[in-house]
Amino acid sequence: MADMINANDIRTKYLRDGMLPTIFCNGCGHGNAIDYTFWAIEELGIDTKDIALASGIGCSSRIPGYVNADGLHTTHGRAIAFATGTKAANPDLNVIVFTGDGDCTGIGGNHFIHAARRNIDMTVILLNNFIYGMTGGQLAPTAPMGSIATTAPYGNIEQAFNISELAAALGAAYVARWPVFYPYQPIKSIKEGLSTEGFALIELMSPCPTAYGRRNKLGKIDVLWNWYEDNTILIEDYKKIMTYGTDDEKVAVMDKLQIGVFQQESKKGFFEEYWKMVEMLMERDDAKHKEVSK
Ligand SMILES: Cc1ncc(C[n+]2csc(CCOP(=O)(O)OP(=O)(O)O)c2C)c(N)n1
Ligand code: SF4
Repeated sequence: MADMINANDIRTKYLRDGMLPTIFCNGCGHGNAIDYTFWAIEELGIDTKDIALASGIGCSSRIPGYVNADGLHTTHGRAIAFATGTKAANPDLNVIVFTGDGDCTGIGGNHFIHAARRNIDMTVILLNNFIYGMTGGQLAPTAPMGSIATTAPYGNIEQAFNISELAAALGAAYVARWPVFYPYQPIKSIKEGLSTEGFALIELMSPCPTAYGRRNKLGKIDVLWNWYEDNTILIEDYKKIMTYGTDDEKVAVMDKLQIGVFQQESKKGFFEEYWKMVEMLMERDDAKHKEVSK
């Protein structure tokens, strides 16, 4: 029987030793996301030489530095742009973006929207903690209404950005959202994302006890995790209640964040069309060249 790989082997194989310890606070969910990605890569049998990582700026964007694979730690909000260039330069690479909700949907929102719309081939692992963690707790566009942040001391009065629903509406090939306290589903979704042609978004709800939790009476990790449990609902259960439930049941789930797989479509990624066009133009130029040199 082949040797079973365990959690320690996984960490030894994929973590970049010299970069440890990580900057993550106790109870931060970002470490779970690293672990899940390692398991997904291992279970798919992808060689790390065939992986390129990209990230912007933020606690979540530090992740590529901790991984034994080539990576780009770029400028705030621009990870997807760098990832697009990487994929264009080497179509054989599995391009993975690690980004935060601030990085990806605040400053980088337009890159995100258009990459999803164009179905650009990459897997985006977006760590949504409702806050700008690294810079001490400014309000992110994903913060639920009423959230307290340094820039919203009396409570957030804005509607939250629903990232997964937006990506699905834009036609991204694969979209899933899971809280990090479910270990199995995120691994499965990262595997599905990596196996999908086109744009894959895996939104992981990742607790930030330091910058979000403390201000919102969710500083204790068990309280924070219970909040996720109480405020999320599986997409299938939500649909069932909205179709067959009583009015009271509908009201009870209306504001919950749906979790699960929002979209899984088999469709051409941007670069398949792009390379087809490049080939067509090269053949045309070749034919023209032969014509001229006759
Ligand atoms: C152009 C620019 N604007 C602002 C900043 C400051 N900045 C650095 S990280 C960050 C927020 C990161 O938040 P998020 O992406 O949600 O990641 P988290 O730290 O929560 O994981 C900000 C505003 C910057 N580095 N560059
Ligand atoms: S500030 Fe928040 S996001 Fe940053 S490492 Fe600490 S817990 Fe994680």
